[in-house]
Amino acid sequence: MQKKINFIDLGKHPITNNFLNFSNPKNEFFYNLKLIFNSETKLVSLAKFVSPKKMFNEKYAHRASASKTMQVAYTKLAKLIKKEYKPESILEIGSNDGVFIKHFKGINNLGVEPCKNLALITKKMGIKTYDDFWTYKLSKKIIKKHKRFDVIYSANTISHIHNLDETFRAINNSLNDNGVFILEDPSLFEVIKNTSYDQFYDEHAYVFSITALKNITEKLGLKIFKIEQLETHGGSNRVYFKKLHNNKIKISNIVSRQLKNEEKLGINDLKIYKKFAKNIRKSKKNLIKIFKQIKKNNELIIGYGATYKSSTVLNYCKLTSKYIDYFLDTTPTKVGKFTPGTHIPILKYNGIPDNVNFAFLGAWNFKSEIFKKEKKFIKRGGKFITHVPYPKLI
Ligand code: DWN
Repeated sequence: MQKKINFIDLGKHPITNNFLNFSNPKNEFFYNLKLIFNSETKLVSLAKFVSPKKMFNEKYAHRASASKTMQVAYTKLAKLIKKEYKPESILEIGSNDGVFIKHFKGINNLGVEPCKNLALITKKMGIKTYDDFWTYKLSKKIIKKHKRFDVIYSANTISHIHNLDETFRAINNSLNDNGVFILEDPSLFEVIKNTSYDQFYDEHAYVFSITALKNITEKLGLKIFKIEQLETHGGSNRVYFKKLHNNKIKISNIVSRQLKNEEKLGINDLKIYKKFAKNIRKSKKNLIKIFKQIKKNNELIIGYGATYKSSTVLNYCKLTSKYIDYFLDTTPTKVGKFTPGTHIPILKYNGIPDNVNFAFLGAWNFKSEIFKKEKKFIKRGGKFITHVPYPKLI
């Protein structure tokens, strides 16, 4: 019997994309962020979803091409896909600002992107883009016009879509018989190991394990045949699927190995989620301690990268402008605004100012890229504050 078990309540949270024009907004929307474990499918999700139209609209701020790390990763992947699968057609679900799909000009390439401001960017690049939510109805409309696809790719998007049954059915329906569907999303295994609970927020309705993905997709006619474990976004899985009834599928050993690793960690069992909850509470206590200690000495603390993720940490730990003086970010659509819920000003990144000795790593997932860039800050004794894998100064 399907049983959904609540294992932690992270309190009230705002829409992470709601970067504010004022530090004292009226009627800011908050919802209750609770996490649940489904004992049948082993899926971990938010207990209650936020309306997609509230999150994904023409004001969407995140640009997938904002980090060098991701630009390089997508260029490399596009090359690999061309070499391995030689696709004549490719569809990307959640094409954002085109950082991936732009590599497939010259073949039948198509984007689906519900945020109209982002869809406009790819349309201007000459890429046919449907500015709509991915549904079965849309998939039918697309295949009628463009036929089925050799490759369907979706990074950091499927975990954002609430109705997974419909999503995977629509994908299966849009794939050629020998086609490949590639999904990339943060890994639950890594999230539990690193107590990176900030991977849960309004947009991230799910954080997937391979176990849950297998349980859900096989019923819908898709079979996992390969997995790549990536460092991107703090530890992600790139999961390759083919149609279940495709008798040419060769399944890589890594699939059963990863399923075993997840079983060993206890991903099938409520016990691990109770431990995860305990670690989250401990992380909060210790992170606040670090902030309080630094602020005792009247030091400035800035935030580095006003990520959507960091919204979970800031709101859960109540790290307002009392603790973080301002954020620095390279994304023009965030600059001049205030962080949702905690109302911390976001300033344009122009290097870390000399009077700053402490920077909270909102973009901890790009630690290597940031440390390379901030050699001067590190050399003069500047310290980064992080909560992953546990609260500490680096
Ligand atoms: O899934 C999602 C991921 C992929 O992107 C979405 N739901 C929303 C968004 O989440 P995020 O904001 O947590 O993603 P990032 O990519 O970790 O955001 C990085 C932020 O940090 C950007 O605003 C850019 C900024 N940044 C910076 O200011 N200096 C990043 C780097 C590397 C830098 O050097």
